[in-house]
Amino acid sequence: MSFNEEIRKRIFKKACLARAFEEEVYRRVSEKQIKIPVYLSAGQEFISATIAVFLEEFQVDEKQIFIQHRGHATYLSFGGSLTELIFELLGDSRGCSNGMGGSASIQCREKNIYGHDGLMGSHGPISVGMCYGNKKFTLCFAGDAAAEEDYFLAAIGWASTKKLPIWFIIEDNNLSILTEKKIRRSWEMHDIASAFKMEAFSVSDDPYELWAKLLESSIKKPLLLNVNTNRLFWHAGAGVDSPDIPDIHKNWLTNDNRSIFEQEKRRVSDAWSKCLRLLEKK
Ligand SMILES: Cc1ncc(C[n+]2csc(CCOP(=O)(O)OP(=O)(O)O)c2C)c(N)n1
Ligand SMILES: [Mg+2]
Repeated sequence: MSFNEEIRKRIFKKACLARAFEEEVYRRVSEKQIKIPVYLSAGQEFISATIAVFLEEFQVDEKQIFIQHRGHATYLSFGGSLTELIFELLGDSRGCSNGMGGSASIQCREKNIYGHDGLMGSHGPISVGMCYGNKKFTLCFAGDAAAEEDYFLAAIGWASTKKLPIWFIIEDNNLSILTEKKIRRSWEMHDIASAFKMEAFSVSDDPYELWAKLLESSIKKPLLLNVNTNRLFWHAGAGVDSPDIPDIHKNWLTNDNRSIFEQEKRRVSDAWSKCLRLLEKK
């Protein structure tokens, strides 16, 4: 299936929802309405939006998804409930992790989205173990720092040896909190995965480029995609590390898809108001 207008719109709608959500959370953190640490995925939203639409398009309905701490966009793109995510950030028991997981440990049982436990990269071996056990198609999203943990690398090796149907999606924003990749290591994840003899690519988070690489891949085989992306906000909380980090997706928000973005912003804002009204009634 080539990248047509209908697919483009669906990807952009998911990305707009995620961006609208993060902007709303940013505002509410700044106003101290949200008091827990939040990990915002603004700037990185096209990765999960594109992969989610790709798998919908090819009707890969049965899948298990392991997400990392910066997972709002992934959770929303794969169909996690917006209302339950809001309740979670407000610490309410109606939240997707009963209000006890916070931003970093969000989950959705109905969609097989498994939340993160906080130990960077721990979901690497867990996802591989689950895939090894049930042989179901598995997605494991991880940051560039989480993926370099020793146990994560060993898990990739096992997935390759056993030819498991698992895709590792590395959201490479070049940062571990504030430490750049070049200070931490002299190698790249896709080279390591290739050395493990599995399919591996380095790719930008441009949906067109990403889609083309996905078309070259098979859901029956292990794959590692190192996706180069930008984290627009602080590691945790609401703020900007550096004005030099570009928002390369800004044009589609302000020009082409403005009406979709405005619509998703209204949807997010209405959902927050509804959740707050329900909280008041409690
Ligand atoms: C094993 C372990 N070491 C250190 C930490 C502290 N820590 C939390 S997030 C983080 C950086 C994560 O970077 P990355 O995986 O690239 O994800 P990003 O935040 O960039 O999305 C660190 C060092 C931790 N949670 N677990
Ligand atoms: Mg990172």
